[in-house]
Amino acid sequence: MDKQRSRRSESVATVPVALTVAGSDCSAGAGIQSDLKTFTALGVYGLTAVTCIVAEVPGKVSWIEPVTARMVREQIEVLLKNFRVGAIKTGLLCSAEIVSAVGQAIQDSEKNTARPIPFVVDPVMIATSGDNLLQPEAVESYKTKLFPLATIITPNLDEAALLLKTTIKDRKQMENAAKALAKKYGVSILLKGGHLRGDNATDLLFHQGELMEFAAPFVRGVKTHGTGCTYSAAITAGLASGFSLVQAIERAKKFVTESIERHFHWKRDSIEIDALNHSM
Ligand code: PXL
Repeated sequence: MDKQRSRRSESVATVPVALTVAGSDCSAGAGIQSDLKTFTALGVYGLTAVTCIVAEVPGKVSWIEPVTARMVREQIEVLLKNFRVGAIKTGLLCSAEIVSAVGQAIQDSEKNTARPIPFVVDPVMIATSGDNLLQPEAVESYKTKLFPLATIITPNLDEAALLLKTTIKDRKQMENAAKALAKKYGVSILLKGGHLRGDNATDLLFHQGELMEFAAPFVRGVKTHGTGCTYSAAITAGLASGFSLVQAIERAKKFVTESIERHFHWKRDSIEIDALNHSM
């Protein structure tokens, strides 16, 4: 084999692989579409297990249809059997049945691997538009079937408030919520504070008994559909690439902030649409 070909096959063989288990957003700003764009931008080969199909545009969900739980499990199993997956994330899982199927597939895969695969759970429940994305009875399944398997859970303020049945309105309540969730589920928690609307978008990580802060200037005037998906996908890409959790979050925070700053914008008659720009 000549030198160039052998170098090429080497780089192909060693590219890190990450899997997203998530819904399809036909407008491509969130869900598996945002995850794949993020993986690609960060040099990771992305795999997908589709959980549901969402007909929507930013700000308006019009229809959601789940894939069968059996089909979700089959996609995950066939991928984990054949690829060396460096990290997994979940996005919208739609129903209690799918949450359980994902938990079962991850648990089964752990029987065949020396160490658990880093597992990022983004507990997607409500869209920024306020539309319910997750069936309410699925919240309990998350708590019992998925959170115990996670490396890190990345709720926003609304999701954390729902999980703890409380309200989170300031920095002190954020700290308490991050600690309470970490203690309750025995995992690291990244609580995303973007919705507090200060000058900075500040997130709190509670990890191995310590609290850390990740802040970036709040980018105003951009409708940020898909920010949460992009952030958790970027963390997953980092873990798949061998970064520590803290390094992966630092890089992901920078990536998501820059994707918002360089956003796309379209205007047609009275319809204006923004989209994150994932290209570096
Ligand atoms: O941003 C949350 C989200 C996640 N996944 C899918 C979505 C949405 C928001 O609408 O459609 C598939």
